[in-house]
Amino acid sequence: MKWSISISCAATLASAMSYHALAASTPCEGLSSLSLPHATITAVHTVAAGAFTPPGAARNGEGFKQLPSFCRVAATLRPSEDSDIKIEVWLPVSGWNGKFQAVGNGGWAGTISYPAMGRALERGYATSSTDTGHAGGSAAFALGHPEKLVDYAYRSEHEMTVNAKAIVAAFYGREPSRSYWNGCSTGGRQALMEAQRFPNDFDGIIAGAAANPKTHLDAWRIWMAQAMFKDQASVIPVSKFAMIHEAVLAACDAGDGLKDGLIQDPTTCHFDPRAIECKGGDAPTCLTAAQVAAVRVVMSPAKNRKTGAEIFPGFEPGTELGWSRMLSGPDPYATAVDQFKYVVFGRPDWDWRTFDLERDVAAADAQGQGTLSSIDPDLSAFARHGGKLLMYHGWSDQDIAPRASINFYTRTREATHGAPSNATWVRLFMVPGMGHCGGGEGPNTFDMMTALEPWVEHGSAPERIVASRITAGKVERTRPLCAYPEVARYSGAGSIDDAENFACKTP
Ligand SMILES: [Ca+2]
Repeated sequence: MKWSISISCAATLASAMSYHALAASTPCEGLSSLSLPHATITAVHTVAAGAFTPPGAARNGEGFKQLPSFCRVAATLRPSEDSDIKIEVWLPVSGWNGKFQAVGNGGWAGTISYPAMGRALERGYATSSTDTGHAGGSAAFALGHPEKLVDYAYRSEHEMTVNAKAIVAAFYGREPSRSYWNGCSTGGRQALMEAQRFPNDFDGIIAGAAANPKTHLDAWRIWMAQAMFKDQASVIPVSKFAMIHEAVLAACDAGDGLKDGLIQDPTTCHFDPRAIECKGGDAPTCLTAAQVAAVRVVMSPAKNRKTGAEIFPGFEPGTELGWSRMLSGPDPYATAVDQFKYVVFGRPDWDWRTFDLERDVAAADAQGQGTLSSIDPDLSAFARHGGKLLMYHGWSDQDIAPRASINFYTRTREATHGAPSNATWVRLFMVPGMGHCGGGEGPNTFDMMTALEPWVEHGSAPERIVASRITAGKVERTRPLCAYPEVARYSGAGSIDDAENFACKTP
């Protein structure tokens, strides 16, 4: 395999040198002798255009065939004695746009985000990704490994960034002119963590559908599933989700001023599932009383029953078609169960049926709120650095309740004092009808990097971002995404599938 051959080729090169000493660029294979803090370069290789194949027998190279030639660097980082962080850095051999784009992860990570790296590379960025410090997609790595949990929580991303920038500088003979973070889900949580803890790492940060605060997110997921699965009467068959969705649309689609199959602003939709409660016996077209109660839980925030404080917001009306992701049973979402099994209680045999919202959220917060969650909304150091934070979240997110992003955005605007005016450095774009980081029934194709770069590089803040609905390669509908709290409103004339006929307005 080419990748392993390259290691032996690289090993024959001259003795180690420090990147600080480099005044000029270094050939790809020469990077193997770069000396970096906490880091060992394990492989370097020039990949020919279209020749990349990601590791793993089940995968093929589809999706990577269009990549240009690049220098592929792999390194292992050990900032703690128990750390084993894998990173890759990809450097375009020609056509580098002078910038660095780090890409984020999903779930409990444990894999390098090759597809996202490919998208960045294709557009001329030097790019990097980390496996977040362990292999495999569950949280089992955290059992008895507190340092590995810190690596997952934030240290792997920061260490990757420091080392990747050094590798970029060594290869090209100059620092990247700008550095960007681009992530969704866990990548969104990593984005907020970077802005909070390492405000000088990035000039521009994209935080999509942030899995944050992580401890509360996972508690909400189990609380919601518990309400549905702990007794058989509450279980809603997946076959009823579409029926509930149709009832929600019937109640709320036109309420936003335009009947278009989408709920522009679900905060104005007050759907009562009793409207579809069975009059007689259970039937596919209606909900039993116990199922009505379960829908109410799913569409409500998780709150502390003693204090009334919100723990995490609930699913929005319009999300129902995506409920099968987390609510198809018979157990709650494994990602959330892992949090309590491996991180909070350290008991692989932990039974979610014993979950108690108030007690176990307190335990989760004691364990990981300050580590796993980005909870400090004061990002003034990032703002003073000149950083721009572009957040987005699908209103039909079926994985992370979208108001979590609104909550963070609102708290950040309130908490950030002594910094540049909020409007000049942080914006949030809610995406009607979009699911978790994509999918759903709404326009879900957009380009956040193209919105972010003029903001960072020329101070031109994004006011509206055009999103497209593309089916079988054909653009069926375009709509503007608006800077929260603004909402897209139809002008009343022209096609409802053309963004030009919509304006962003304060509700
Ligand atoms: Ca509508």
